[in-house]
Amino acid sequence: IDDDTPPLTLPERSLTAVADFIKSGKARRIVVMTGAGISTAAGIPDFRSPTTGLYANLSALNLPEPEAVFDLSFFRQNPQPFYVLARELYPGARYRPTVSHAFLALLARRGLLHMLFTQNIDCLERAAGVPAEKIVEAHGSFASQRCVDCKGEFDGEVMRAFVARGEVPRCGRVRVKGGEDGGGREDGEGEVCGGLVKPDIVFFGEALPRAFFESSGMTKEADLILVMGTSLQVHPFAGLPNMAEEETPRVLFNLEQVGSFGTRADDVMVLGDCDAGVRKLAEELGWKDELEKSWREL
Ligand code: CNA
Repeated sequence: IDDDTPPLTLPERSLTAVADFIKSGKARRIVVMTGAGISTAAGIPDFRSPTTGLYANLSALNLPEPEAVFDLSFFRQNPQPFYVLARELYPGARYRPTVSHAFLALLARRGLLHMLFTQNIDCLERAAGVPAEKIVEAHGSFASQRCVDCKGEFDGEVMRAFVARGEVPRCGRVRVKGGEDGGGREDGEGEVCGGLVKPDIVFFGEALPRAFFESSGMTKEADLILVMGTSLQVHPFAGLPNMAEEETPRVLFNLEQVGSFGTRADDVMVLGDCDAGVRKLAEELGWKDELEKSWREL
């Protein structure tokens, strides 16, 4: 975009203008889209950062290509690499939410968060206190799991123990001989399913959860869009920021320019560490102390 083109909604393309827009009460419905970059400060590597990303470090697992770790047919042949990763990312006491997560919870507490679309599977948004009904986990989560063959659900505590031991869980359901019941029964005679168990996180080629498609229209209702820590390379998620109305300001907090950012009159790019960008915004909003306090207390 030509820098001389005036913005449609903001007086100028700056973080100060974004803060004033929020303070004026005009941004009552903020829609946020996040990715792995908001969790790197927590110690969870992202995928695509050149030297520190997971893909760069997966070579030890002997994968044909890094994406194979989230490929269903590869998983069926060799689930071990996925479980190495699962152990690393599994939600629990290991990782603490970042300042960016705390900021999202603050937006929710102030009644400004219309919806948070996250690609992350680390559940740190919930850990930070963002209410579950304000989160769309677009790529699923580790909250539930099922057998890839019979689709039977698998117990969460048993799953946690398997992941902690670095073992691959298998379905213990008993299929009734000759029965139609693919879901299996655990009381009758028959054979144990034995299928691989996989968390309900979205692998390549799998459909996104229904909630994603049911809620993606909320992007059009937004007064303000915040995109944080994502390379916007994975579709259909990557298309979300483009669904916003043309006059809706879009703010990018990311190390690098991504997607179509910079092509619209009201795009504001805050390039650099997203925690630093968010702290700056909080300062402009007069929320700095509340942000730091709520983050420290997490
Ligand atoms: P990605 O493709 O790895 O991109 C991350 C983006 O964040 C890149 O553009 C980085 O430049 C940027 N970035 C990294 N660190 C920071 C930082 N501190 N401040 C600002 N920007 C930063 O990750 P995406 O989320 O875009 O890719 C989608 C995949 C990654 C999803 O399917 C996720 O499930 C998956 N993933 C999730 C996690 C997690 O749950 N924490 C971790 C790794 C991968």
